[in-house]
Amino acid sequence: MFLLNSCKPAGQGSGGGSTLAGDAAQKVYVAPGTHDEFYDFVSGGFNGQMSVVGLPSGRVLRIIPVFTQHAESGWGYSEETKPMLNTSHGFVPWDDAHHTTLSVTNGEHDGRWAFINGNNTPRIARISLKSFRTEEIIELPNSGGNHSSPFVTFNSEYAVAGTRFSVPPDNFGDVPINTFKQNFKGYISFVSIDKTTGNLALKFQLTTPAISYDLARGGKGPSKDWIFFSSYNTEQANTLLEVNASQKDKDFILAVNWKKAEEYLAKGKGKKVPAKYAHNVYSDVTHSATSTIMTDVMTLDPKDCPDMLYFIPCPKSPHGCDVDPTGQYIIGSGKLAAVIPVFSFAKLQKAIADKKFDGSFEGIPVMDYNAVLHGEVQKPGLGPLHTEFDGKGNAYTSMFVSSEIVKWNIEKLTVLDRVPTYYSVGHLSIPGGPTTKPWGKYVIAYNKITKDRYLPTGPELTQSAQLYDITGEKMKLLLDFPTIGEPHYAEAIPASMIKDKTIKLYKIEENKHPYVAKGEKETKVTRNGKDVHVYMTSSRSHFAPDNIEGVKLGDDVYFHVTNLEQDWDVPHGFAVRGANNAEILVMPGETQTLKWKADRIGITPFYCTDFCSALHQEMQGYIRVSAPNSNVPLTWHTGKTAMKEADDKSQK
Ligand code: RUQ
Ligand code: CUA
Repeated sequence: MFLLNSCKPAGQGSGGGSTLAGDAAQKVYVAPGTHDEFYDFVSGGFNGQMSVVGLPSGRVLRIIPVFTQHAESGWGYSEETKPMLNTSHGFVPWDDAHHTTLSVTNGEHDGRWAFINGNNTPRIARISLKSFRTEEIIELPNSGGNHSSPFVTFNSEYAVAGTRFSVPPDNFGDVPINTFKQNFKGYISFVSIDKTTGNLALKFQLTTPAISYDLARGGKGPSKDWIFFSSYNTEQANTLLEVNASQKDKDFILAVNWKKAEEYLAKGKGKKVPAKYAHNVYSDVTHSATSTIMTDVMTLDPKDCPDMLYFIPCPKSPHGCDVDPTGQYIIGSGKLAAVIPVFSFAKLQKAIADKKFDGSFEGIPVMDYNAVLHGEVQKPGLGPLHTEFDGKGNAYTSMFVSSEIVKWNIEKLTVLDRVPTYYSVGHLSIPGGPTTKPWGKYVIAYNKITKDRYLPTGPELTQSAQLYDITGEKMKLLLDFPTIGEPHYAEAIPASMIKDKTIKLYKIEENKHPYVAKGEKETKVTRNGKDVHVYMTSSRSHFAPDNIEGVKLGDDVYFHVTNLEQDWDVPHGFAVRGANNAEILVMPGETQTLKWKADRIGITPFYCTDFCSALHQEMQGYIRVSAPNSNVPLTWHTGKTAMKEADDKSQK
């Protein structure tokens, strides 16, 4: 077995890769004031977020917080967004997010939503491509390591989620780890996506054998009713997997006929079982999230559902499992394999009809390898991981160990070109690469290691991406750019499909937040026991109210800040000294809440944190905290007109 650590491509020393195309700079130069051609939605890996990068420039445009609290916007800190990070385990403020998936209609990008998986505490998130915000997160029970996720089916009917770590069902109770084979299961979740709203629902789970489901891809065209999952640890080891899960020559690709699964469900073959998981939804109207704990899930046992699942043998510990744009070919990238196998969907159908099986695995038929094989790419390189497509009959596979991208012809299985990556490429992405209609033009390598490529920054170095031109026969390196977090999968889409639909502000008259103040006249301060609610507004350049008195030591003060601006790109921030809840950043027309504990007697300032106008530095105020037994009345004002709770007509 070869070394699993990466090695530099031959001839590549420090500073290697300066073999740039002569016109490289011109090809990636986006002149000041002009826009990039593509949006690239890049997973942040262990930072739990998604970043938006412009291509070809590589400029970072935005970080979209998903599974991790984000100090820049107050995501997961404000009272409104905290429920988005709720799970059956309670509040989980950080996760690991791997695979961006864009919604498709007829297998083509439709520019509506992005999805991404929470790997550690299994979840799927939906992000609106209008607001560039996370709108929904659904947790997945009976799972561990939600890795083969959230890949979508042909019309985004489902986003799937196969468990990477098989576990006993959630309600199984206490069992020894070494009863893996008897008691563990590999659940595969089908999360439905509402065609109009995008809303997610956990429709059903397949209780499949306990192996590790690694990655997945939906079928297309002829294979559109199917979805394919790579797997490893078909040895079913539960310790020292490094060795014990690499014993067999071939693992499996699991082919799932999800239309059949729907038929079985309709026939009543499903079984509802208790399960606890959170379903969190953010509303642009109330500017608030709700979290609901669900209590059961529908399951389908393959034993009751013949002709729904088939295993395709695949050498060796496959990682990526990718379907070409025609939907005819399924490519398994075996991390430890010396070849890249290409399977034919037509052959799979025929072999199923002819019962060309090579035994079975826990009751699921295993196909005869040669009966479903279109062919193997010989000597592609070392450590194939992921494959993308240009729509011209070519595939591009990342080689982690030999640090290169290899271009090959799908029909002929011939290697056409190879270029080094710097270094240890994981994912690849071609704009539209996983769809029926790749946009082509570039392949982007997302690398794990960047030693010597950038200025050193202590023990932790940036991860990075590299942009290659694929318009010609040979791939040409154009640009290196650092990424935010660890880039796993990314998808790029033409900017023209999204940019004119972007939300510029929230209409103040549509704001249904329970603590909104739609104008300065509606601002007030109310007390309910120890809770003080401040209905506050912000506009250039003052808060209303900006003086508050009558708060007492030990009170919980909720600053509900409504940004009254109705102008694009004019957020106001809000920070109050000692808030152990960070700050908030409020978009035009939106209301967000910062909770603050009055923990000492005295005067505390608050201010706007976003430089919003020439008088931004004047955008400030004070809150006075008195002793618990003081009789300072609750009052508030901006300028001269002071208000008292007793005068406030809006209170009963
Ligand atoms: S997977 S490096 Cu990144 Cu989640 Cu293949
Ligand atoms: Cu508002 Cu600065």
